[in-house]
Amino acid sequence: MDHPKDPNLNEIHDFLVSLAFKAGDIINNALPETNDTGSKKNSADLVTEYDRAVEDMISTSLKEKYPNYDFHGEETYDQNRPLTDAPTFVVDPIDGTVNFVHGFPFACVSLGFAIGKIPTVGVVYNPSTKTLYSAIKGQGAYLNRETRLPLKGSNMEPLAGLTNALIAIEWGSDRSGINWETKVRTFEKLGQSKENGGAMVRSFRSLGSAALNLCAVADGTLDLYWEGGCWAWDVCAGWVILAEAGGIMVDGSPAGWEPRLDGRKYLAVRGSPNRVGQKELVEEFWSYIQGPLEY
Ligand code: LIP
Repeated sequence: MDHPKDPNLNEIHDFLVSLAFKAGDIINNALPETNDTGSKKNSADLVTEYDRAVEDMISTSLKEKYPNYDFHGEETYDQNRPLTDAPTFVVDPIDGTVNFVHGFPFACVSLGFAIGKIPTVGVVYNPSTKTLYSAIKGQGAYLNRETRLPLKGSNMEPLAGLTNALIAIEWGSDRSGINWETKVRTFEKLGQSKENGGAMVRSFRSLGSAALNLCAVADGTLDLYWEGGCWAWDVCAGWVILAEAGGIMVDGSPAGWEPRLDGRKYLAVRGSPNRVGQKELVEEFWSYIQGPLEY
């Protein structure tokens, strides 16, 4: 049995991949309904019987194989038991639940493993497109276990500022208050023309899943992803994949060069040859944020 102080990361990776495929079968055979879906906080914050069934299958399997490690999952989260430094599986059974109930093919299972709150193993699987992203800290990131990320490899173009950037953002499920104001004003400023004081970014995309947004930044098809409001289980797996593909994660608020896994606000930037332009792009992005994000 794995000792808590000496995890076998390759074995954990392979086991998580096998669980991701099992979860994918449940997701692909599901018949979710767009109406009548259980909502947590409001009509944009959904949970289905399938989210619970997938998490149940994953947590049961992990507890059986790795009884020494903690489990931190979206559907069984207890605010009295926050994430700790112990080796922990950090799991979102269905990330992109709104997509899932609408049949929009960008929902995934997100399986992370963190040690000392540092994302260490990550597996993200989108069963609609049969796309698997995975990484182990120090061992690179892969698409479908064979194509090394980023996709363009050494031919990847250097980052060249916000005007050339394709950026992932999400509306989230909180639709009022300070964070909502900050997000909406920032989206406006980023998109606005230069003559009107904006950054005139190339465009925005919302995949509807934090994990898949991070994987798209990791593979280099998106340049940045800015998020406020999601949780450790939304980002843990994608974070490892991003970092192993040469990307960086910083805080979603200015000056936070050392973001916390459970900090709930994040800015991800793709890799760039010799890291050219990465830090500059972070600073440029932060300079357009129009207020605080409070979590
Ligand atoms: C969702 C995220 C999405 C974020 C939402 C929500 P869920 O996760 O991945 O990107 O904006 O607030 O947290 O609820 O589908 O697992």
